Amino acid sequence: MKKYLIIILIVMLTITGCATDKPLSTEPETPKEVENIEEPLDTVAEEPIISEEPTTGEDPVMTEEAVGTEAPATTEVPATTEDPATTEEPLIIEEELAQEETEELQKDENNILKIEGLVENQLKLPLHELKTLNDIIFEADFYSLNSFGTTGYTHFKGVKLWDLLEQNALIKAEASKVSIVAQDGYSMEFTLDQVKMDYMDETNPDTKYPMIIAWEENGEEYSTDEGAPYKLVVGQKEPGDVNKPQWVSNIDVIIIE
Ligand SMILES: Nc1nc2c(c(=O)[nH]1)N[C@H]1C(S)=C(S)[C@@H](COP(=O)(O)O)O[C@H]1N2
Ligand SMILES: [Mo]
Repeated sequence: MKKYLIIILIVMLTITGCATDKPLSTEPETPKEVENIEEPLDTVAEEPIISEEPTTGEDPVMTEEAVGTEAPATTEVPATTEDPATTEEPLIIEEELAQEETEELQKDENNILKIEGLVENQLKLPLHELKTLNDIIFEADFYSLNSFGTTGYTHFKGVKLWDLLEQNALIKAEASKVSIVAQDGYSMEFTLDQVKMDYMDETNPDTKYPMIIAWEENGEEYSTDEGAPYKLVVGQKEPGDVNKPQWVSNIDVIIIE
């Protein structure tokens, strides 16, 4: 029995001895773990560098033909990784050129004031032609009152809308309303009487203002970069009339119905 007790004691001592060693062994273990973390980090960091070098290095050298011959020669995996990298750049340049062209076309298109619907002359007037209509050009400081009581004066230059419809578009007798539609979808609808009438300024009651299509605000022409360079400007019907929301920026088309 004593022998067994001694054996048990020895076994227990060696176990506890090992157990006390364990905390010691954890100290070197933690640095190992850190090393283990660093290793995959190193490989992760290296991989993109390796893959970037060949694609960026190849791009200027590679022609479209080279891509065509290389792609089938390599295995499927490099082919799929190389193809987008090498074919994308020429495509991007083409897309950018196409983008610039469409932007230029858009700017030219923006320049054209369109009048459609119940008129004898459907008009597509470029800005430079509109500017030649001296008889109907009007400019003044327009007073504005906004929904929250904000007021201000803005100098606008443009053409009188009613005169443009009557003299240039030759509005038809059966026409009854005019819609001013902006490129962002904002629109205002007026009866013919509302287009014809004179408006006022509550702070300057003696002056009369026609409804105008302006291309110039505070001495500066609108840029075609920011859309169609036309704004419908209208004064007040009576004192307190909230007129600013009726101003339609970036007019796309004027529709007569
Ligand atoms: N195309 C377009 N015109 C618009 C609007 C709009 O959202 N889109 N908002 C209107 C409103 S509610 C107001 S108050 C005035 C604001 O003019 P501002 O942008 O010159 O301040 O524009 C008006 N014209
Ligand atoms: Mo507004």
